[in-house]
Amino acid sequence: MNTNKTVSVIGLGYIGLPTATMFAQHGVRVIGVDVNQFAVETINQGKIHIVEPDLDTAVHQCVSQGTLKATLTPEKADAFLIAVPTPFKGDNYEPDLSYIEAACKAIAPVLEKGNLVILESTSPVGATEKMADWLALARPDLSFPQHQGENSDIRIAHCPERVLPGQVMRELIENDRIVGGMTNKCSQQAAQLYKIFVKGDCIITNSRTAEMCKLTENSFRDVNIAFANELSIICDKLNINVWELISLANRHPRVNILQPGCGVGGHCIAVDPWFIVNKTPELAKIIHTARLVNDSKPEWVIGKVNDAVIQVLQTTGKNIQDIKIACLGLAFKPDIDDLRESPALKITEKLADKYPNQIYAVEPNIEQLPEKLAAKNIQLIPLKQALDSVDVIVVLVDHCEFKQVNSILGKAVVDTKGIWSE
Ligand code: SAJ
Repeated sequence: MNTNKTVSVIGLGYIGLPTATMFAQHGVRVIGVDVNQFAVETINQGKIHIVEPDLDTAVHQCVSQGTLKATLTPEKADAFLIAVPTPFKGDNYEPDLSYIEAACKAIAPVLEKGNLVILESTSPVGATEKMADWLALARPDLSFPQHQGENSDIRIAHCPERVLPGQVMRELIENDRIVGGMTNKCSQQAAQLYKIFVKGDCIITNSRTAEMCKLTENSFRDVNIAFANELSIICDKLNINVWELISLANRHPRVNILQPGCGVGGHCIAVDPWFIVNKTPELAKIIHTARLVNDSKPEWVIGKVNDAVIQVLQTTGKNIQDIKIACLGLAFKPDIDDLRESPALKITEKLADKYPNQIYAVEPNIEQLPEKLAAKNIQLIPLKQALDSVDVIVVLVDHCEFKQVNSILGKAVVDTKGIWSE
């Protein structure tokens, strides 16, 4: 029998809100907590403040039925899930755990014997142990050693989220979960909680392995993409079509190379490997190099745009300031509207610094340019206008609209996604 009648989710963002909604859809009473008043008010109106397919109807249904509510202040619950950001501290790559610490302080006054506290945020190794200490320190009713071991009065586990933005509602149900308890009892209780809606396996380990597992998954992808990006630069030099090359190599039953692009963006793959590098700098050599390779790809792309501009100058006799450049795609990956940590956005901004008033952006998934791009006189234009009127086309993201284009004759093209390659 499941004892989790009430679940509280701390942090109602891209992971917390869908997870809260999942529990609410499966008969659990859910209290969502967030420091953002706008988010709380929006959710309580049955609406959402983020973009994720199928989430809006699910939230609307749960709020209307009274199974999900949002609040600024934590309340008592049987289980608490912490899904807050873990960004970097300042400009170095040290993880900032202050949001986790703040969440611990916020829930400590309402914690009761038998409660379960799960950290879902992607975290460096050791963060769950730190969380246990922060919870203990913040609980006035508890002397320090009582929070540890099988006799602890609350259970603590790390269960990292691993869903793909854009497919969260499906992956939350289908994906296997790694459940890393501080003790075996903690793991068992946490696995039982997820089994309320997870159809995948809930696999039990310890908290440090669970932390490292999440970082390993994203580092694996980062290293693989870095390999593809390095290949793309080598192939460009050797006059080989890298997309054909990768598709041929992937015909081997034990080869699976990912795709090159204009760089790696988002808040996960470009961030999480640094948590390993920061912890063991002298040991994490491949992981570190992959980060540097992927982070340097935008500069290489800008170099290719400069080459294309020179080519247009030579073939048309135009003045450099008359050359128009269209950047296709600003999002951090295809068919989403999320521009955060996007290499495409950074490339577009840098090109606008070098070619003022000459940069046009095409991004079918947004209606308005972010303030800082508009301030650089970049114009958001429809795809057709770009194809008709500019001299250089730079494909930065493989949005489905761009893949449907069948004629780019007469344009200089820098295609970082190989969508128009033969
Ligand atoms: N990218 C490439 N080439 C590829 C695939 C991706 O250049 O072949 C680029 C994308 O364009 C994007 C970046 O990598 O800029 C990251 O995109 P992604 O689709 O690989 O991953 P995210 O960041 O949206 O989500 C990842 C997922 N992790 C893995 O697939 C191992 C997701 O399951 C995690 O839950 C998520 O990180 C997270 O929250 O950590």
